[in-house]
This record gives sequence, C-alpha cells and structure tokens, in this order.
Amino acid sequence: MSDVTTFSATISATTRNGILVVTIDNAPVNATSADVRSGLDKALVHAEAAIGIKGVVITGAGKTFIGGADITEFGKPAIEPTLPDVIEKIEALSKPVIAALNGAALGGGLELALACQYRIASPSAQVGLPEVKLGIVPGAGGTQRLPRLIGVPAALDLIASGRIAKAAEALSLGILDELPETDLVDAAIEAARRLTGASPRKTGELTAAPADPTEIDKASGKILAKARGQKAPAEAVRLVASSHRPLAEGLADERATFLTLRDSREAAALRHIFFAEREASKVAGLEGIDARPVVTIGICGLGLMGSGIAIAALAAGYTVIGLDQTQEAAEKGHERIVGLLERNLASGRLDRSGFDAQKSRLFVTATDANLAPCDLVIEAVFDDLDVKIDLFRRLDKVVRPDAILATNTSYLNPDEIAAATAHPERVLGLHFFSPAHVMRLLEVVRCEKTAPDVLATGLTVAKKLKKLPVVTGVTEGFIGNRIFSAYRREAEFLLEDGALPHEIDVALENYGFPMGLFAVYDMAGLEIAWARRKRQAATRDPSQRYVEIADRLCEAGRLGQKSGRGWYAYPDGKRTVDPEVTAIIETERAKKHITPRSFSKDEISQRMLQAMATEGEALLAEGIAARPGDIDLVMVNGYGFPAHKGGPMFAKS
Ligand code: 3H9
Repeated sequence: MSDVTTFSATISATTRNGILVVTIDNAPVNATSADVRSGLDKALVHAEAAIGIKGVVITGAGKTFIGGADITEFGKPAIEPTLPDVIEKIEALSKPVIAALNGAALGGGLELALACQYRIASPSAQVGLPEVKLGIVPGAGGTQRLPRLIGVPAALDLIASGRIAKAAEALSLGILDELPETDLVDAAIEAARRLTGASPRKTGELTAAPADPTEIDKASGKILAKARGQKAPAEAVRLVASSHRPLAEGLADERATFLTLRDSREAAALRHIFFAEREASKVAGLEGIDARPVVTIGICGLGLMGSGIAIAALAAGYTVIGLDQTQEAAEKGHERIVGLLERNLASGRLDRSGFDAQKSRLFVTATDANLAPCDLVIEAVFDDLDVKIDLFRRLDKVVRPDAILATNTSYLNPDEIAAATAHPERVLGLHFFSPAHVMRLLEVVRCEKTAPDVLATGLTVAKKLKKLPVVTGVTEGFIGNRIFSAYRREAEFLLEDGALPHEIDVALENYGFPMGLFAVYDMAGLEIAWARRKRQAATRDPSQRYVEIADRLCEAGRLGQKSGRGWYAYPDGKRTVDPEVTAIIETERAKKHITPRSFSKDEISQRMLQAMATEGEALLAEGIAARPGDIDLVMVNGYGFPAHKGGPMFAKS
C-alpha cells in the first residue's frame, strides 16, 4: 500500500498493485460537489500521466457510493469542471476505470459509474436515476449511456419512473458486472488488473439496440399517464427513445434539457419537497433526547384503520397486540389483518418466511389486561370523545407507567383525552391517514403535556413504520384537516358565487390534483361531514359565511357514490353532471340574492390556493406548524396536492 495522495478536500487516493484507488469522502452522501468534481478531475489527470498506474478504481467512503449531483448547488453559478466534463474524462482515459459501488449510486453517481468500464458492487448497493422525482432529467449522460448498456425498454422503465433497483436486479439488467463475495475494493483492483491492456469497453461507444416502436409507445403511454402534467417524465422518454443518435448529439440535447428543467419552477418545487422531508424530523427541543425502546405495539380497534396500522407495525418488525371490544370482533380483526398479509404474499411484496414471521408476531384479545406488555398503545376506535376517554382511563390501569399512549383522532382534542389519564405526559397523537399501511403521511401531535422523549419515540416509531412524520400542535383537525377545511370552505364559496362542482373539479385536476374535490366527496360519502356540521350548528358563529348547499344535497338523500348520487349523478356508475344539483345550487344562490358570475380555471385554482396558504399562515402564527415546508408535506402526502407544485405554501411564495 502506498501513501495517501490528496486531490481535493473530498478526494484522496492510494496506489495498490499499480491501481489508483480513489475514494470520494463527502459526507453525508458523497454528492458530486464542486470539490468532488475538481478532485476527481485531478486524480484522472494524474492516473493518465503516471506510468506506474495501470488502472483506476473509484469508490465511496461511508455507506453511499454517490447520492447524485449536489442539489444544493442547483440555482447557483456553475463551477467547472462540470460532472459531464469529469465523466467524459473517465470514458476517454486510456486505462481501465472501475466503479466499486459500496452503496447507493444514484443520479450523477450512476452516470459516473456508467462511463466506467466495469461496475462492481457490494450486495447492499442500489442504483437508479431518480432525477424525474426532482423535476429534471439525468444531465450527465444517463439517458444516453443506460439504454446503450441495457436497451431502451429497461432504461425507459428506470429513468422515466425514477425507481431504484437493488444490486441483484441491477446485475441481471446488465448495469452491474459483478457482485463479488470477497472484499469490494480488492475485487475491483483485481478487475482493473484483468482489464489492463484489453481493448476498453466504453459504454458510450456501444450501439443502442433499436427498440420496437410499439413497445416504446406502450411504455411511454403508461409513464405519461401518471405524469399529471409534469414535464420531466415526457422529456426523459423523448431522450431515451432517441438514444440511437450519435452520442455527442444525444448528450448535447440531454444537457440542454437538463439545464432548462433544472431552472424551472417545477424542479424548484420538487427540491423544496425533498429538503422539507429531511427537515421535518428535525424538531426543536428534541436535540439529544433519546427515544424510549419500543418492541410491542398495542392497537385498540381493529377496523380498517387499526388493521392498516397493524400491517405497517408488523412489517416494521414490531410485535402487535390488537384489542377489540369482543372476542368475536378481535377474531374478525385478526382475519382482516391476515387477509392483508396474504394479499402482500400473493403480490410478491412478502415472501413466505416474511409472511410466517409477521403472522407469528400478531396477537388479538378482547381483554384490556393483555395489553400489559405493550411499550406503545395506539387507539384507532370510533372518533368520539367519551369513547376515547373511557378507553384511555382503562389503558392507564393496565399498561406500565412508562408505556406511551397514542390517539389516532383526526378532529378531537387530544389534550382532553390526555387530561383524563394519570400520566398525560406519556400521551401524544399519531394521526394516520387511510389506508394506514399505504399512506406515508403521519401527523405526530405534540400535546400540551407530551414529554420530549415521548415525542421523540413517536418520530422514531413513525420512521420505522416507513412513514413520513410531521409534527403538529393541537388544533381542530391538526395541520391537514384544518387546511383542508379552508380549502373546502373556499370551494363552497365558489359554488355560491357562480362556479359549478365540475368546473371546480376540472380546475383542480388541471392544476395537478389526482381528483377534484367534489368527486372525492362523492367517493368518500357525504354523511360524516354532514353529521359534523349538524353537531357544530349550535356553536357556529352566525356572522360567518355558511354555505348550505351540501346540507340540501344530503337532505335530498344525495350521500355520494354509494347512494348512487351526490355532487354528481352516476348512471351506469359513470360520473355525470346532474341538472338537479345545479338547480339546488341556483336556488341557494337566489335565496342569498347572489348574482352568479363565471370563473376561469386559473381563478378557481388560485382562490383555492390562496385559501390554503392563508390558513397555513395562521397555523404558523399560532405555532401549530413549525415550518411552511411541514404544511406543504402534509398537503402533498395526505391530500393529493401535486408535489411538482411544491405544496400550497411554496406555490404561494
Ligand atoms: C443529479 O444527480 C443530476 C445529474 O443527473 C446531473 C448532474 C449534472 N445533494 O436522504 P437522507 C442530503 S440530481 C445534496 O436523509 P439517507 C440530505 O439533504 C440528484 N444533499 O439520507 C440530508 O441532509 P441533512 C439525484 C443531499 O441515508 C442528507 O444528505 N439523486 C443529496 O436516508 C442525508 O440524506 C437523488 O435524487 C444530494 N443529491 O438516504 C438522490 N442527497 O442531513 C437523493 C441527500 O442536512 N438522495 N442529501 O438533512 C437520496 O435519495 C438519499 O439522500 C440517499 C441517502 C438514498 C442518497
């Protein structure tokens, strides 16, 4: 082993057996910052010139190979060499360059590896070109080299979806050449020595096999249908599908497309969401606070919500004890949960041993005392204050005093539930979204008396459940439902002012929501919100504008899709504008002497956005939400707000 040569603050190398082993050490994810690029460039120049060096191995320090370009540099003046410059130098080197993937090679990281002559990886490595998720296309050769290496259809699948492939799949696709069982760097040095003198295999010089146009059309049709108006997936499809062009032409087109997209509002929005996700778990006051250990989770109420939570908890490795009111209900819950596990088994998401292991960790009971071993109990019972208070009082008596109690309420005041217990400091809210095993968002409610380590435990468990936790203070509906109420209210004002339900829905879908608000109402059913409005009627401030149209619909038996009619009619199951609804709306407008006016799609979406952003500002001012980004995450991950618009706070900034 020779001495360490330092090429930059983040790039160093040793020479072993005539091979220059270059290590990228740029925590946290070895992103290709200006310093990394400059160091790599110098290392390559050195390798080319040094007679004693026969080849190069590039690897990463820590658990990542390269997480991609440094996205914090986007939007700042470019610093040379660019990543394409470095990659061009790798491919042009007269000596073999081996990529030794010690962990994830994503975005620019995979692009760099693709230009190497040989790719060797540890079994934990992952590869992918997730650029479309950031509103961009790969900008350092990915759309041109990957199809040359693995064919257009497979490259389209990876690039246009941005999905990440594990090492074994990458090997079978031909992205990786070897998964050695011995030490990664030793094996990479061995490969470099083997390739020395052989005529180099350059990815850029391979010819992309012409793809079947029907196959491309089919694949791109699917991708574009999911894109909901985003630009990057369509551009990715275009670049990959035309990768049979001369390399230089394809690279120039790719680079120009990358630069335009990188500077777009869409990419800025998706970067905002990326960083907001990482910020969300940084909670003031929790620095240095350890979470309590959690092994066993109790779940009270094994309906749809409780079962979904159970599935997420079993998948995360927890032991689950489900409680329901009667033995029969508990058994039914057991059946439902096992049914969901079986579905995962059938779809291949779970293998047989995983299924058996998860099932063996599931217990159900109708006896409170059987929850005694739980470290955390989550209630998912009927959203009624008396029911929940009664349950928490009972739980208080059977679980250890240091066990945590969480309520999944969506509208009740968890402080009132906590106050009914002997240890309110161990109570917090864990507000899951339905279906709980699918939806990533989890509002973690910090109650007035929640102890810091209880909150820290909520966040740790949420992460283990593979959820995206966002901390919220106590307010009616927490962050999400409060903003959603403002959004709903504004839609109803618009109805009264002159817009029709389908016009509002079309405007929202055009903006990027997967479904308009009134179509969603019809799907979910109108009666729960109706019941709530009736409950609130006595305390409603009479000076505040209240739109009665929804009440009239419910009184007419229009309770949504289930009852065959709601905001729309459903002849043969097909959603159709219903003149009866228009008539109800017109009558209500007339009662209030409102002269209806027409609204453009843009006006509708802007009014809805403004209503959300104004409510968001109020949540920030009240200290319910810590950051605008937290609000955006909630709306994007729980309420269908298009991620490429960045959430209501970003969109209005
Ligand atoms: C690209 O490559 C463009 C090219 O095609 C063209 C170039 C010309 N840059 O996620 P974590 C930070 S576009 C800067 O919690 P994990 C992150 O903010 C890029 N910073 O870790 C966080 O900071 P903090 C394509 C980055 O272990 C910290 O690292 N690549 C970057 O759970 C830890 O992050 C991608 O889209 C970055 N690229 O997961 C991959 N990435 O500690 C994006 C992360 O201050 N990255 N940070 O909060 C990931 O998917 C995950 O971070 C990764 C690690 C899987 C790598």
